[in-house]
Amino acid sequence: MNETLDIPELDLDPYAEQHLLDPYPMHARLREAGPVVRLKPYPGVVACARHEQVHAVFNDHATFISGAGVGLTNFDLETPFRPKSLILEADPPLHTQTRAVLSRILSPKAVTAIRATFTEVAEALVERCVAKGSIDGIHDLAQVYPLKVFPDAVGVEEHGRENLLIYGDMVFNSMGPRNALLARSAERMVPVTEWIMAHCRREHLRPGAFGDQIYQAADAGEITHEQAPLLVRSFLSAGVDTTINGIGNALFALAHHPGEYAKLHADPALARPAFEEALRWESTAQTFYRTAVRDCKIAGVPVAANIKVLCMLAAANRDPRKWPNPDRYDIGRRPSGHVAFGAGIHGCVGQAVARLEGEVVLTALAKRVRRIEVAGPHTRRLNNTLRALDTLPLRLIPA
Ligand code: OVV
Repeated sequence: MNETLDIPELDLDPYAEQHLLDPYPMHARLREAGPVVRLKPYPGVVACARHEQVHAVFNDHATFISGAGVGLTNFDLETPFRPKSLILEADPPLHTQTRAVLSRILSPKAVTAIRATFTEVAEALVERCVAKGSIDGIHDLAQVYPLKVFPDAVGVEEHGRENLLIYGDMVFNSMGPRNALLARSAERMVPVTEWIMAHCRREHLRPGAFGDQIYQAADAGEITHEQAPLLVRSFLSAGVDTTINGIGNALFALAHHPGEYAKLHADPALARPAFEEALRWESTAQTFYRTAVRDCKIAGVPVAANIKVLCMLAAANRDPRKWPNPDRYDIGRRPSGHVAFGAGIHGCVGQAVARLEGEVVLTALAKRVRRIEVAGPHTRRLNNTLRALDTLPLRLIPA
């Protein structure tokens, strides 16, 4: 019996440099090949690139589990590079418990409480960028902002924060194959692991901040004290490199679409939809996997137990079956239903904080900057999971 023979197979490696540099032609090929596609280099994988199937897989967490890892590696067969995340790489009932704690710490009420500070920092940073005139959109803005506000909110000291960049790069590379990108990340990680572990401990976290609130939940018996540092680790893993590139990609989108930026400048209240559309158009987390726990079907296509299901969020977010004119960056569209934050029970628990960061940075720009010009060629930082820029030369023309 070999039912997988029914599934179209493409001889394509999504992690090849060509596809990481420009994934969109590959996305189109995968979407058009069928609702479920096999990849010749990865026999244990099926890929879904259409919105309907990505959404369906994410919404059936009982069949498509996270506990065997949400990258290419099956944790039931290979040891993960770090102890498994208690939320990302967990299923109910464990996931239900840990999610409740993180969800409360990152609740709308908590986001309201940090809003004023996040806004002030964004305004001051944009002011400095405007004074410079010519900036690197990544190193002067997109990277500086989350690296200041988010560790502040978690309660991590200033010294050594650049370690979070190395760690984020490693975590997201680890979800792909063991290629040169992962090897390079792992090398850079050697002197960093200890710093990360230490900064997950209570004595290194500012009392009252998000990190400390995890320990308060342990004090209250909602989780154990052994679980607490690993949950703080989730903040440090998921909270920095993601928002950096979300903001970086939004700057890229706006710099390359002066008409859209003009609309934003004319009405800074469009900052939130402009950021949301950037998430759809250029999704920060390009892919996450699930693992089929049993023989099942996706779109009527048989998928065997233990198969890894590659969910291509970025491809789903440009699926012409879902979006009119999907390749157009249009801040006037309603991009709700995009899967840049995932969907279902594992949908990004920090998305309100991510949206706040994007909104206040774009609002500050919209008010202070009349035009954003591309001042030179950008460069990419290739990562197995993230859509990331390394440099983005920009000229800011003040209002
Ligand atoms: C969503 C996400 C990305 C990376 C790491 C984690 C979560 C984690 O929980 O460690």
